Amino acid sequence: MSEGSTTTLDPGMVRRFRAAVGTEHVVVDPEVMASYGTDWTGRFRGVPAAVVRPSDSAEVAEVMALCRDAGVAVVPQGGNTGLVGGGVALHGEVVVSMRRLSWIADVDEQGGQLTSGAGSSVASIQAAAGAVGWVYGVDLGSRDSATIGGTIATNAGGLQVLRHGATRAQLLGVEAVLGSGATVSHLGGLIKDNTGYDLGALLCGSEGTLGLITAARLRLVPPSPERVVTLLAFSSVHAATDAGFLLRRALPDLQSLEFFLESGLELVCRVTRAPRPFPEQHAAYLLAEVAGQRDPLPLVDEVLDSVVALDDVAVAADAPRMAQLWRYREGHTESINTLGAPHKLDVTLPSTVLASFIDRVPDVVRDADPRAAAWLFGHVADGNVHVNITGVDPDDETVDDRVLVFAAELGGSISAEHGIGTAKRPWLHLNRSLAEIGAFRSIKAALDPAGILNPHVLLPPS
Ligand code: FAD
Ligand code: 2HG
Ligand code: ZN
Repeated sequence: MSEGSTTTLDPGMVRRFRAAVGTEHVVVDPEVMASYGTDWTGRFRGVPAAVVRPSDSAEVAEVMALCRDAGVAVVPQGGNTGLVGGGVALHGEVVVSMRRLSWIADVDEQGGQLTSGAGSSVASIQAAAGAVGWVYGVDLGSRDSATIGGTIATNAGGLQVLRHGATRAQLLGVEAVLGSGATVSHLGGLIKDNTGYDLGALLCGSEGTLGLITAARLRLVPPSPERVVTLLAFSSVHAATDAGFLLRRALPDLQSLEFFLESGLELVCRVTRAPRPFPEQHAAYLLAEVAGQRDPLPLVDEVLDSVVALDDVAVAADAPRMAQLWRYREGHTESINTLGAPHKLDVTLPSTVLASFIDRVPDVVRDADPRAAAWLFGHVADGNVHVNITGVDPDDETVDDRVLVFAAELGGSISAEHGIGTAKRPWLHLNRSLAEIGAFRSIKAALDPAGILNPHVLLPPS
């Protein structure tokens, strides 16, 4: 989906940006801006009016004040790994890249907390937590590029939501420059703090529409050093999801429970040249990671004995083999991208209809467009299915409509963890009432009165 509109910034504005952040951190060269104008999938492309790269929250506030006074629209950008077209300038906006705010400070080794600038990568926070004997509870395939600010803005989920919750559950406080230009900062890290509205929780999941997040106080969790990863094969989706429900109840130390199908496995093996995990083909696969203080293997073995419908199993207890099993699941996103820019429809379903949704969605897709192929995988413990569609034009939303309506009819959400972005805002009404959308608009008007922060994201046009 590319938008033709480009905006030429008033030279005075470029001068003021340069005075605020330094000449070399205001980019107007189209070639250099290209990577800031295209999303990770290649489906969403635009040309920013400029890319501005502040280094700290004072510079962010200065840039925001300039944009507010001039009525210039802003797209905040972190690692640009978002999958719903929310972080690229599709309408000639100014991209404010937050990547230079990549500091880590005030590490509380005793209490298990740290403060991070918005631009730190998730991997760098994981490493900083590990260095003092703690763990950051969010992990996702884009860990090396996705930023703390971007993961807060999208309330990113990932591979351990089952154990630690999504990003919002890790937040003890946030600092942000609101659309109004005001800076709000609440980084004290108190575990209990009922002193009014939780602005951090509100900014989390706001997708850059209310404020530019500049820093966050994050809670850390204790490590679970003893790990086992298993890949389980089933002859049907129902058998796999039933086994998943059993594993959740029987394994208190389960920290990831993921699924994929034979077609996805075959693609990943072809693209990544990984050997097939089992001699036979199977309809559905579960990948389970169990981690605790003691070796989980005896309990895992015992529980797997009670999974009657299990067709085959691979168990890994050493790091290289665990990484190999994870690759079958994590390799999906990049492998699907080799087929052309996919439409990504990240939905959640109630547990009661999860298996039938997965079984029926390929027909829904084919009925909508016979050229389309559906690739299904995701975080089964969260009811989260990543429906990826290939073979359709970037702008053709027929399949998107059918799948999102189908998910909503079954009581599901049209966005589990990636957000609404620009990709799904026509369908927000499927999950949110007019009254809720009205409340969203009031909040937006209060925090971003000029309406300049990500004006084409999340909220449908009024
Ligand atoms: P960007 O893509 O730069 O921006 C995302 C949104 O946040 C945009 O709307 C942008 O305007 C806004 N934003 C960014 N920074 C700020 C800021 N500082 N202040 C205010 N607004 C801001 N997502 C999951 O939830 N779970 C997964 O398991 C997962 N796995 C992934 C695997 C791969 C291989 C890839 C490519 C993506 C994956 N994602 C996943 C999606 C993506 O990584 C997340 O949405 C992530 O949170 C985006 O972070 P980012 O820094 O790249 O943000
Ligand atoms: C994952 O779980 C990510 O791997 C990406 O959320 C999902 O590529 C996708 O659709
Ligand atoms: Zn995911």
